[in-house]
Amino acid sequence: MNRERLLETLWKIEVKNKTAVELYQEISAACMNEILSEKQKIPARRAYYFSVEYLMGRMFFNNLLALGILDEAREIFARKGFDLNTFEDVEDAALGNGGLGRLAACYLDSAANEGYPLYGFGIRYKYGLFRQKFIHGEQVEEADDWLRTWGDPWSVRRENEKIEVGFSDMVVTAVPYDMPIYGNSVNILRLFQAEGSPEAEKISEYLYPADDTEDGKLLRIRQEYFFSAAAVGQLVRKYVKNNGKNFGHFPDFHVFQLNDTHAVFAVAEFLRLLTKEYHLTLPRAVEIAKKTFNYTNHTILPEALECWDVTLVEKILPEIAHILTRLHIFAKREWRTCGYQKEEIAEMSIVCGGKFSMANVAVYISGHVNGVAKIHTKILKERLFAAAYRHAPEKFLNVTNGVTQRRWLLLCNEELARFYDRNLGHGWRENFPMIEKIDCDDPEILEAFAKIKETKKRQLASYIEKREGVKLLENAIYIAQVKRLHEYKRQLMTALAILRIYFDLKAGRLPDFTPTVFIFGAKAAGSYKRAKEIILFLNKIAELIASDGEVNGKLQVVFVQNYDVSYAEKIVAGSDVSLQVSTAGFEASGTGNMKLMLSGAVTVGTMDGANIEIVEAAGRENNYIFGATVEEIGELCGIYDPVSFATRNPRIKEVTDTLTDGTFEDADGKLKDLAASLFEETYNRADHYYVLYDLLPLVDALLKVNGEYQNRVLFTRKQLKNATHSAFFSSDRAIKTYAEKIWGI
Ligand code: 26Q
Repeated sequence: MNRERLLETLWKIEVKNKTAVELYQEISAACMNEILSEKQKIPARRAYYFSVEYLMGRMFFNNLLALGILDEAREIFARKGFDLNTFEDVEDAALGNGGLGRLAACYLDSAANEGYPLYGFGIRYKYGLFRQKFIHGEQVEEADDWLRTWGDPWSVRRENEKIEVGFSDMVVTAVPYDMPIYGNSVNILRLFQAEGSPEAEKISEYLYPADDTEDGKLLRIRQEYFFSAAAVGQLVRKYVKNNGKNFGHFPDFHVFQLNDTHAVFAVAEFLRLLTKEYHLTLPRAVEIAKKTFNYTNHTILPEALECWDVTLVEKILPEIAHILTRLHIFAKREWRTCGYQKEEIAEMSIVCGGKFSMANVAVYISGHVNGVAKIHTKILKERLFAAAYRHAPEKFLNVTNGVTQRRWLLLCNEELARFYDRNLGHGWRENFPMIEKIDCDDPEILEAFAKIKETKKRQLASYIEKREGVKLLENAIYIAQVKRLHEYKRQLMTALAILRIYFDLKAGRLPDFTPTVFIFGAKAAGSYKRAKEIILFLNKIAELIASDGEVNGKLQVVFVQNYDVSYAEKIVAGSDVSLQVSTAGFEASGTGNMKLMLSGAVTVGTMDGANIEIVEAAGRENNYIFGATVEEIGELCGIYDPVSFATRNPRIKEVTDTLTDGTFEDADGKLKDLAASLFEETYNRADHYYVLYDLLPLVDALLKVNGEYQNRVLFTRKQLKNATHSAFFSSDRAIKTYAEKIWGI
């Protein structure tokens, strides 16, 4: 990359009479020119990441940072009278819905930065994750037409690298769009767009189309097969062109990482190609696949473990159904020969109850299977994949997630980055663990850090005021719970805890209460009714408190609309406290917890996912751990009765009563349904996620924070301890682990 030449090009860009969109296109194009002119090193072996989601967020600032020209570019255009921050209006590339998609984006960033050849494959959805608005407190979804206004100057359409993907009823053209990922190596995220007919185009129209109907399920299967087959097809073809049909060396050049089960059809397509088109035997093809594929599991929720009806797959992909059925028989024979028990074979079976278990395909074929935090990997070994683990323990490993400090510190908290520069020099930027050298007991350092937090909080407050029209309380504690809306993440528990504090404040039981703002951000999946009810409940609580003159100077709730990567960048930098309160055993890892930690938020959390490792790194005494552990939850199973539990605890009953006693208007019974989820058996047992069980311990933890916050030195020290002990949670560390332990690149 020729930096001088690029800066010169930027200097020459005329600003006058141009719209922001034109300038955005022009500046981006100039950078892309430089990026694409970079000579590609041709590595012997590459890793390929298969993911149905990539939550890239805004590319502009990130790419300029990676090119090392962000500050100069700001300066150049400022002199020309144009503020680059105008591009904060550019839509996020939101081709994902949560942790798994953002993790993929962080890993691409880190791999490029560390110089690892990691290439991503996915789908170029026409519409990203919906835009969220609240109307009368309820979530309303709007299509995210992300390409409409600003276009996509960071991708290149590769017309001559199209590939056809065949279904029994249609042939679809997969057109690659390549997004270069710039760093010490220039890697590529290749997203396929489906073309050829209106029916074909539907395949890459929406992310996670509703799959509650047969047509919906078929569309999901088509999506998964579409991008998996396009990717595998291209790689296999290219291999044959360069190396001939001796597939024995395929794994020398390729290693595949399946980001959860959404691309497991890649396994079937690989076996189909090798056996049908290149006439290898199935055993030989399986042998090669076993050296090529790896699988990361991201969730143990039964409803999220993909199983597809054999008949549905047969309908549109008969050869794929056939090969998976053959694989099922083949694997079973192998297990029997090796002396597996009958029950074990049933547990690991590829076909079960007329469905293909995509996770079982992945575990069988993968050389490595990993979980995303220590406790999660333990659960995979002991519960989800116990039989497979017993027979092949060497296959399983943990790679605790990480986040890129370039976006989640350098970009979103420049002030903190400069603070590290001042105290450590610039070395930490290349050697992140150096930040641990900061002296957390030095009063001047503490003071400087506290000032930065204040600045970031003010910036956050003014951003929220602009976006939501809500003025945040000043001199308050900012507590953030930002993540997908899900029952296991227990936003409902936080809602009830806030009501508890509200009642206690009103009753004068909390005389020394420090003003507190609860900031929520979350989207509920379109078809997830109960999640939407929780959003409504929180918005009603926000309204109740805001209109109550007795408490509205002390307590505030704001649920921001359309929480996305760019919103997250503001919230993680400007929060004091990170709420991570999932039911122990359910949150595989969490990565928002890490982002908030990087900016020095203390965690109020359960011993779940990566929270455990966070407090291990930053000190339990510097965080606020509460609630039932995995073991305790296990012991409660079958004994816990939320009805009698609440009856015995008036402090619980008083707040759950608000769901049904008319405190809030509820003509359509939405809040009543939330009460039902706690006290009655619905699609889960009553209070399946132990919301009431952990409620009062959460309130206690929040009140402990509230008290300790007043000791500014003590609390700031806790925050700084968290910030400076966050380096382990860098995705640079995580990607190195993948590269060394799994990929061998
Ligand atoms: C499965 C079947 C049918 C329909 C949808 C799905 C489905 C879709 C998306 C299942 C799972 C997902 C996404 C999961 C996800 O984002 N998991 C999160 O991954 C993060 C990165 O590892 C972890 O930090 C989070 O703990 C985990 O929840």
